[in-house]
Amino acid sequence: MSTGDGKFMRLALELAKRGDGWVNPNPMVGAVIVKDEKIIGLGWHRNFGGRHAEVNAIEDAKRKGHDVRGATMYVTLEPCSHWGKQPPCADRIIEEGFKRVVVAMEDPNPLVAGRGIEKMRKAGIEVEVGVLGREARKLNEIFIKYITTGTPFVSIKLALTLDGFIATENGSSQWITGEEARLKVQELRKRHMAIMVGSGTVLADDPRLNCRLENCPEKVKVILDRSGRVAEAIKAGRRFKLFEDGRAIFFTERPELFEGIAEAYPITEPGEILRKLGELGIDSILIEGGRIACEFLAFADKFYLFYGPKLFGNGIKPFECLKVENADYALLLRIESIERLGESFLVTAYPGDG
Ligand code: AOF
Ligand code: ZN
Repeated sequence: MSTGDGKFMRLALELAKRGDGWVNPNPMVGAVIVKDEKIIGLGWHRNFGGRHAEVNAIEDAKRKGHDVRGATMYVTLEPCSHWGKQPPCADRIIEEGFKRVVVAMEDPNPLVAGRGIEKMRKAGIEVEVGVLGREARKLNEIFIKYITTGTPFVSIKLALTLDGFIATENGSSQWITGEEARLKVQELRKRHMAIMVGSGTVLADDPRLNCRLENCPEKVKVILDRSGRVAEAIKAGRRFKLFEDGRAIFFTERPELFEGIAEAYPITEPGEILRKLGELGIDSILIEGGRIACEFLAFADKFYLFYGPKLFGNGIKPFECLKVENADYALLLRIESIERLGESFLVTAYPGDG
Protein backbone atom coordinates (compact mmCIF):
# COMPACT_ATOMS: atom_id res chain seq x y z
CA MET A 1 0.00 0.00 0.00
CA SER A 2 1.35 3.44 -0.88
CA THR A 3 0.82 6.61 1.10
CA GLY A 4 -2.44 8.19 0.14
CA ASP A 5 -4.10 4.92 -0.87
CA GLY A 6 -6.41 5.00 2.17
CA LYS A 7 -7.24 8.65 1.65
CA PHE A 8 -8.15 8.25 -2.01
CA MET A 9 -10.14 5.08 -1.35
CA ARG A 10 -12.06 6.85 1.40
CA LEU A 11 -13.01 9.50 -1.12
CA ALA A 12 -14.06 6.79 -3.59
CA LEU A 13 -16.30 5.27 -0.88
CA GLU A 14 -17.87 8.67 -0.22
CA LEU A 15 -18.57 9.07 -3.95
CA ALA A 16 -20.08 5.58 -4.08
CA LYS A 17 -22.67 6.63 -1.47
CA ARG A 18 -24.09 9.19 -3.88
CA GLY A 19 -25.72 6.26 -5.67
CA ASP A 20 -27.50 5.22 -2.47
CA GLY A 21 -31.03 4.07 -3.28
CA TRP A 22 -30.64 4.69 -7.01
CA VAL A 23 -28.39 1.83 -8.08
CA ASN A 24 -30.22 -1.18 -6.58
CA PRO A 25 -29.99 -4.04 -7.27
CA ASN A 26 -26.53 -3.03 -8.48
CA PRO A 27 -23.74 -2.06 -6.08
CA MET A 28 -22.78 1.44 -5.01
CA VAL A 29 -19.40 2.07 -6.62
CA GLY A 30 -17.06 5.05 -6.54
CA ALA A 31 -13.81 5.72 -8.44
CA VAL A 32 -11.02 8.26 -8.11
CA ILE A 33 -8.24 8.74 -10.66
CA VAL A 34 -4.89 10.05 -9.39
CA LYS A 35 -1.85 11.09 -11.39
CA ASP A 36 1.33 12.58 -9.93
CA GLU A 37 -0.44 12.57 -6.56
CA LYS A 38 -3.20 14.83 -7.88
CA ILE A 39 -6.83 13.88 -8.33
CA ILE A 40 -7.73 14.21 -12.00
CA GLY A 41 -11.07 12.40 -12.21
CA LEU A 42 -14.03 11.41 -10.03
CA GLY A 43 -16.87 9.07 -10.82
CA TRP A 44 -19.61 7.01 -9.28
CA HIS A 45 -22.35 4.68 -10.38
CA ARG A 46 -25.40 6.95 -10.49
CA ASN A 47 -28.31 4.73 -11.36
CA PHE A 48 -29.24 1.17 -12.16
CA GLY A 49 -28.21 0.17 -15.67
CA GLY A 50 -26.19 3.37 -16.11
CA ARG A 51 -22.48 3.80 -16.76
CA HIS A 52 -20.14 2.29 -14.23
CA ALA A 53 -18.12 4.34 -11.78
CA GLU A 54 -14.79 3.66 -13.51
CA VAL A 55 -16.03 4.91 -16.89
CA ASN A 56 -17.62 7.97 -15.31
CA ALA A 57 -14.28 8.81 -13.66
CA ILE A 58 -12.38 8.36 -16.94
CA GLU A 59 -14.87 10.59 -18.77
CA ASP A 60 -14.62 13.16 -15.98
CA ALA A 61 -10.82 13.29 -16.27
CA LYS A 62 -10.98 13.64 -20.06
CA ARG A 63 -13.62 16.34 -19.88
CA LYS A 64 -11.21 18.32 -17.73
CA GLY A 65 -8.44 17.82 -20.28
CA HIS A 66 -6.36 15.23 -18.41
CA ASP A 67 -4.52 12.28 -19.89
CA VAL A 68 -5.22 9.14 -17.84
CA ARG A 69 -2.32 7.14 -19.34
CA GLY A 70 -0.02 6.05 -16.52
CA ALA A 71 -2.49 7.09 -13.80
CA THR A 72 -3.80 5.16 -10.78
CA MET A 73 -7.49 4.24 -10.44
CA TYR A 74 -8.99 3.80 -6.96
CA VAL A 75 -12.22 1.88 -7.17
CA THR A 76 -14.42 0.52 -4.38
CA LEU A 77 -15.34 -2.66 -6.29
CA GLU A 78 -13.32 -4.83 -8.65
CA PRO A 79 -13.78 -3.54 -12.22
CA CYS A 80 -16.13 -5.84 -14.12
CA SER A 81 -14.97 -8.28 -16.77
CA HIS A 82 -18.32 -9.18 -18.30
CA TRP A 83 -20.84 -7.66 -20.68
CA GLY A 84 -23.99 -6.71 -18.79
CA LYS A 85 -25.96 -3.56 -19.41
CA GLN A 86 -22.53 -1.93 -19.67
CA PRO A 87 -19.27 -3.00 -21.32
CA PRO A 88 -16.46 -4.49 -19.18
CA CYS A 89 -14.63 -1.84 -17.19
CA ALA A 90 -11.44 -3.94 -16.91
CA ASP A 91 -11.03 -3.79 -20.71
CA ARG A 92 -11.55 -0.06 -20.72
CA ILE A 93 -8.96 0.44 -17.95
CA ILE A 94 -6.45 -1.64 -19.94
CA GLU A 95 -7.15 0.29 -23.17
CA GLU A 96 -6.72 3.61 -21.42
CA GLY A 97 -3.24 2.60 -20.23
CA PHE A 98 -3.65 2.83 -16.45
CA LYS A 99 -0.49 1.92 -14.57
CA ARG A 100 -1.99 0.92 -11.26
CA VAL A 101 -5.45 -0.02 -9.98
CA VAL A 102 -6.34 -0.11 -6.29
CA VAL A 103 -9.48 -2.09 -5.51
CA ALA A 104 -11.29 -2.17 -2.15
CA MET A 105 -12.98 -5.56 -2.63
CA GLU A 106 -13.35 -8.35 -5.12
CA ASP A 107 -16.68 -8.38 -6.96
CA PRO A 108 -18.87 -11.13 -5.40
CA ASN A 109 -20.85 -11.31 -8.66
CA PRO A 110 -20.13 -14.85 -9.93
CA LEU A 111 -19.83 -13.40 -13.44
CA VAL A 112 -16.82 -11.36 -12.31
CA ALA A 113 -15.37 -12.90 -9.08
CA GLY A 114 -11.71 -12.08 -9.64
CA ARG A 115 -11.71 -12.18 -13.43
CA GLY A 116 -11.49 -8.40 -13.72
CA ILE A 117 -8.43 -8.33 -11.46
CA GLU A 118 -6.84 -11.22 -13.36
CA LYS A 119 -7.45 -9.58 -16.72
CA MET A 120 -5.82 -6.33 -15.64
CA ARG A 121 -2.84 -8.11 -14.06
CA LYS A 122 -2.31 -10.15 -17.23
CA ALA A 123 -2.23 -6.89 -19.17
CA GLY A 124 0.64 -5.72 -16.95
CA ILE A 125 -1.29 -3.41 -14.64
CA GLU A 126 -0.23 -3.34 -11.00
CA VAL A 127 -3.38 -4.28 -9.07
CA GLU A 128 -3.78 -4.02 -5.32
CA VAL A 129 -6.83 -5.49 -3.60
CA GLY A 130 -8.25 -4.95 -0.11
CA VAL A 131 -7.65 -1.28 0.69
CA LEU A 132 -10.58 -0.37 3.02
CA GLY A 133 -12.10 -3.71 2.12
CA ARG A 134 -14.11 -3.97 5.32
CA GLU A 135 -15.74 -0.57 4.73
CA ALA A 136 -16.50 -1.47 1.12
CA ARG A 137 -18.13 -4.76 2.12
CA LYS A 138 -20.22 -3.00 4.74
CA LEU A 139 -21.33 -0.39 2.19
CA ASN A 140 -22.44 -3.08 -0.22
CA GLU A 141 -23.81 -5.65 2.24
CA ILE A 142 -27.11 -5.60 0.35
CA PHE A 143 -25.47 -6.24 -3.02
CA ILE A 144 -23.26 -9.02 -1.61
CA LYS A 145 -26.24 -10.89 -0.13
CA TYR A 146 -28.42 -10.55 -3.21
CA ILE A 147 -25.85 -11.35 -5.90
CA THR A 148 -24.65 -14.45 -4.06
CA THR A 149 -28.03 -15.86 -2.90
CA GLY A 150 -30.71 -14.40 -5.20
CA THR A 151 -32.77 -13.49 -2.13
CA PRO A 152 -33.08 -10.00 -0.68
CA PHE A 153 -31.17 -8.61 2.27
CA VAL A 154 -33.67 -8.48 5.13
CA SER A 155 -33.59 -5.65 7.65
CA ILE A 156 -35.98 -5.49 10.58
CA LYS A 157 -36.79 -2.01 11.83
CA LEU A 158 -38.73 -1.48 15.02
CA ALA A 159 -39.60 1.41 17.30
CA LEU A 160 -39.69 0.24 20.91
CA THR A 161 -40.32 1.69 24.32
CA LEU A 162 -37.46 1.32 26.78
CA ASP A 163 -39.32 -1.63 28.28
CA GLY A 164 -39.46 -3.31 24.90
CA PHE A 165 -42.99 -2.77 23.61
CA ILE A 166 -43.87 -1.78 20.06
CA ALA A 167 -47.47 -0.83 20.90
CA THR A 168 -49.88 -0.74 23.82
CA GLU A 169 -52.29 -3.58 24.39
CA ASN A 170 -54.95 -1.97 22.19
CA GLY A 171 -52.40 -1.56 19.38
CA SER A 172 -51.72 2.16 19.58
CA SER A 173 -48.11 2.84 18.68
CA GLN A 174 -47.86 6.38 17.31
CA TRP A 175 -44.81 8.38 18.25
CA ILE A 176 -42.71 6.06 20.35
CA THR A 177 -39.66 7.82 18.94
CA GLY A 178 -39.06 11.44 17.97
CA GLU A 179 -38.40 13.50 14.87
CA GLU A 180 -34.69 12.63 14.47
CA ALA A 181 -35.47 8.92 14.59
CA ARG A 182 -38.16 9.33 11.94
CA LEU A 183 -35.68 11.08 9.67
CA LYS A 184 -33.30 8.15 10.10
CA VAL A 185 -36.11 5.79 9.08
CA GLN A 186 -36.43 7.74 5.84
CA GLU A 187 -32.71 7.12 5.18
CA LEU A 188 -33.27 3.41 5.77
CA ARG A 189 -36.17 3.48 3.34
CA LYS A 190 -33.91 5.11 0.80
CA ARG A 191 -31.34 2.33 0.99
CA HIS A 192 -33.84 -0.54 0.74
CA MET A 193 -35.73 -1.27 -2.47
CA ALA A 194 -38.83 -2.52 -0.70
CA ILE A 195 -40.70 -1.84 2.53
CA MET A 196 -42.76 -4.61 4.07
CA VAL A 197 -45.67 -4.43 6.51
CA GLY A 198 -48.67 -6.54 7.41
CA SER A 199 -52.26 -5.75 6.46
CA GLY A 200 -53.00 -4.78 10.09
CA THR A 201 -50.65 -1.80 9.78
CA VAL A 202 -52.20 -0.77 6.46
CA LEU A 203 -55.76 -0.96 7.82
CA ALA A 204 -54.94 0.79 11.10
CA ASP A 205 -52.53 3.55 10.02
CA ASP A 206 -52.98 3.93 6.24
CA PRO A 207 -49.22 4.58 5.86
CA ARG A 208 -47.76 5.94 2.64
CA LEU A 209 -44.69 3.68 2.94
CA ASN A 210 -42.74 6.00 0.69
CA CYS A 211 -39.45 7.83 1.07
CA ARG A 212 -39.94 11.49 1.79
CA LEU A 213 -36.31 12.60 1.56
CA GLU A 214 -35.38 14.95 -1.20
CA ASN A 215 -33.90 12.96 -4.06
CA CYS A 216 -35.26 9.54 -3.18
CA PRO A 217 -36.54 6.90 -5.61
CA GLU A 218 -39.99 5.34 -5.39
CA LYS A 219 -40.31 2.30 -3.18
CA VAL A 220 -41.80 -1.11 -3.68
CA LYS A 221 -44.38 -1.71 -0.96
CA VAL A 222 -44.82 -5.32 0.07
CA ILE A 223 -47.91 -6.18 2.10
CA LEU A 224 -48.62 -9.49 3.78
CA ASP A 225 -52.37 -9.81 3.67
CA ARG A 226 -53.21 -13.42 4.43
CA SER A 227 -56.97 -13.14 4.26
CA GLY A 228 -57.17 -10.30 1.74
CA ARG A 229 -58.52 -7.72 4.17
CA VAL A 230 -57.03 -4.82 2.22
CA ALA A 231 -58.67 -6.00 -1.01
CA GLU A 232 -62.00 -6.30 0.80
CA ALA A 233 -61.65 -2.82 2.26
CA ILE A 234 -60.93 -1.43 -1.21
CA LYS A 235 -64.02 -3.18 -2.59
CA ALA A 236 -65.98 -1.59 0.23
CA GLY A 237 -64.80 1.84 -0.95
CA ARG A 238 -61.72 2.55 1.20
CA ARG A 239 -58.69 4.13 -0.40
CA PHE A 240 -55.11 3.68 0.77
CA LYS A 241 -52.20 6.07 0.51
CA LEU A 242 -49.66 3.35 -0.27
CA PHE A 243 -51.03 3.20 -3.82
CA GLU A 244 -50.16 6.86 -4.47
CA ASP A 245 -46.63 6.13 -5.69
CA GLY A 246 -44.26 3.25 -6.39
CA ARG A 247 -45.33 -0.35 -6.79
CA ALA A 248 -47.42 -2.40 -4.36
CA ILE A 249 -47.09 -6.17 -4.11
CA PHE A 250 -49.40 -8.30 -1.96
CA PHE A 251 -48.81 -11.78 -0.63
CA THR A 252 -52.10 -13.43 0.26
CA GLU A 253 -53.96 -16.71 0.61
CA ARG A 254 -56.65 -15.23 -1.62
CA PRO A 255 -54.93 -13.73 -4.67
CA GLU A 256 -58.19 -13.83 -6.63
CA LEU A 257 -59.54 -11.05 -4.39
CA PHE A 258 -56.84 -8.74 -5.76
CA GLU A 259 -57.64 -9.20 -9.44
CA GLY A 260 -57.93 -5.79 -11.03
CA ILE A 261 -56.84 -4.16 -7.76
CA ALA A 262 -53.15 -4.91 -7.21
CA GLU A 263 -50.26 -7.22 -7.99
CA ALA A 264 -50.67 -10.27 -5.74
CA TYR A 265 -48.98 -13.62 -5.21
CA PRO A 266 -50.09 -16.60 -3.18
CA ILE A 267 -48.66 -16.45 0.30
CA THR A 268 -46.44 -19.31 1.32
CA GLU A 269 -43.82 -19.43 4.03
CA PRO A 270 -41.41 -16.53 4.60
CA GLY A 271 -38.54 -18.23 2.74
CA GLU A 272 -40.72 -18.59 -0.36
CA ILE A 273 -41.87 -14.99 -0.16
CA LEU A 274 -38.25 -13.86 -0.06
CA ARG A 275 -37.35 -16.06 -3.02
CA LYS A 276 -40.25 -14.59 -5.00
CA LEU A 277 -39.15 -11.05 -4.15
CA GLY A 278 -35.63 -11.97 -5.26
CA GLU A 279 -37.00 -13.25 -8.57
CA LEU A 280 -38.81 -9.94 -8.97
CA GLY A 281 -35.41 -8.22 -8.80
CA ILE A 282 -35.75 -6.87 -5.27
CA ASP A 283 -32.41 -6.89 -3.48
CA SER A 284 -33.46 -5.58 -0.07
CA ILE A 285 -36.49 -5.27 2.18
CA LEU A 286 -37.03 -3.18 5.25
CA ILE A 287 -39.57 -4.90 7.47
CA GLU A 288 -41.40 -2.19 9.34
CA GLY A 289 -44.39 -4.06 10.64
CA GLY A 290 -43.87 -5.05 14.24
CA ARG A 291 -46.23 -7.99 14.07
CA ILE A 292 -44.62 -9.55 11.00
CA ALA A 293 -41.05 -9.05 12.22
CA CYS A 294 -41.12 -12.31 14.15
CA GLU A 295 -42.22 -14.32 11.10
CA PHE A 296 -39.08 -13.18 9.29
CA LEU A 297 -36.79 -13.29 12.29
CA ALA A 298 -34.97 -16.41 11.09
CA PHE A 299 -34.19 -14.59 7.82
CA ALA A 300 -33.07 -11.28 9.30
CA ASP A 301 -29.71 -9.97 8.12
CA LYS A 302 -29.79 -6.78 10.16
CA PHE A 303 -31.73 -5.11 12.95
CA TYR A 304 -32.48 -1.42 13.39
CA LEU A 305 -33.99 -1.06 16.85
CA PHE A 306 -35.11 2.47 17.74
CA TYR A 307 -35.80 3.07 21.43
CA GLY A 308 -37.91 5.99 22.64
CA PRO A 309 -37.72 7.23 26.26
CA LYS A 310 -41.08 5.76 27.24
CA LEU A 311 -42.46 2.89 29.28
CA PHE A 312 -45.73 1.09 28.53
CA GLY A 313 -45.61 -1.59 31.19
CA ASN A 314 -47.67 -3.85 29.00
CA GLY A 315 -48.47 -4.15 25.34
CA ILE A 316 -47.24 -5.86 22.22
CA LYS A 317 -43.79 -7.41 22.20
CA PRO A 318 -42.17 -7.83 18.80
CA PHE A 319 -40.42 -11.18 19.19
CA GLU A 320 -42.84 -13.19 21.26
CA CYS A 321 -42.77 -16.00 18.72
CA LEU A 322 -39.21 -16.76 19.81
CA LYS A 323 -40.38 -18.23 23.14
CA VAL A 324 -36.95 -18.70 24.61
CA GLU A 325 -37.29 -20.77 27.77
CA ASN A 326 -33.70 -21.25 28.68
CA ALA A 327 -31.51 -18.14 28.67
CA ASP A 328 -28.74 -20.21 27.08
CA TYR A 329 -30.83 -20.39 23.93
CA ALA A 330 -31.40 -16.66 23.54
CA LEU A 331 -31.03 -15.29 20.04
CA LEU A 332 -27.74 -13.46 20.12
CA LEU A 333 -27.12 -10.15 18.39
CA ARG A 334 -23.86 -8.44 17.56
CA ILE A 335 -24.16 -4.70 18.03
CA GLU A 336 -22.63 -2.64 15.27
CA SER A 337 -23.43 0.78 16.66
CA ILE A 338 -25.51 2.73 19.14
CA GLU A 339 -26.52 6.17 17.99
CA ARG A 340 -28.25 8.90 19.89
CA LEU A 341 -31.04 10.53 17.86
CA GLY A 342 -32.48 13.38 19.91
CA GLU A 343 -34.40 11.80 22.79
CA SER A 344 -34.28 8.35 21.17
CA PHE A 345 -31.44 6.00 20.35
CA LEU A 346 -30.83 3.48 17.63
CA VAL A 347 -29.21 0.09 18.14
CA THR A 348 -27.95 -1.36 14.87
CA ALA A 349 -27.13 -5.04 15.14
CA TYR A 350 -26.52 -8.22 13.19
CA PRO A 351 -27.73 -11.65 14.18
CA GLY A 352 -25.16 -13.97 15.72
CA ASP A 353 -22.33 -13.57 18.17
CA GLY A 354 -19.45 -13.65 15.64
C1 AOF B 1 -22.41 -1.37 -11.39
N1 AOF B 1 -21.75 -0.19 -11.29
O1 AOF B 1 -19.91 1.00 -11.18
C2 AOF B 1 -19.73 -1.33 -11.27
C3 AOF B 1 -20.44 -2.56 -11.34
O2 AOF B 1 -25.43 -4.83 -15.97
P1 AOF B 1 -24.19 -4.02 -15.72
O3 AOF B 1 -23.31 -3.95 -16.92
O4 AOF B 1 -24.48 -2.65 -15.14
O5 AOF B 1 -23.31 -4.82 -14.66
C4 AOF B 1 -23.63 -4.90 -13.31
C5 AOF B 1 -22.53 -5.63 -12.59
O6 AOF B 1 -21.28 -5.01 -12.83
C6 AOF B 1 -22.68 -5.63 -11.09
O7 AOF B 1 -23.45 -6.73 -10.66
C7 AOF B 1 -21.25 -5.74 -10.61
O8 AOF B 1 -20.88 -7.10 -10.59
C8 AOF B 1 -20.43 -5.07 -11.70
N2 AOF B 1 -19.83 -3.75 -11.35
N3 AOF B 1 -21.76 -2.51 -11.41
O9 AOF B 1 -23.62 -1.39 -11.44
C9 AOF B 1 -20.45 -0.11 -11.25
N4 AOF B 1 -18.40 -1.28 -11.22
ZN1 ZN C 1 -18.02 -2.19 -14.82
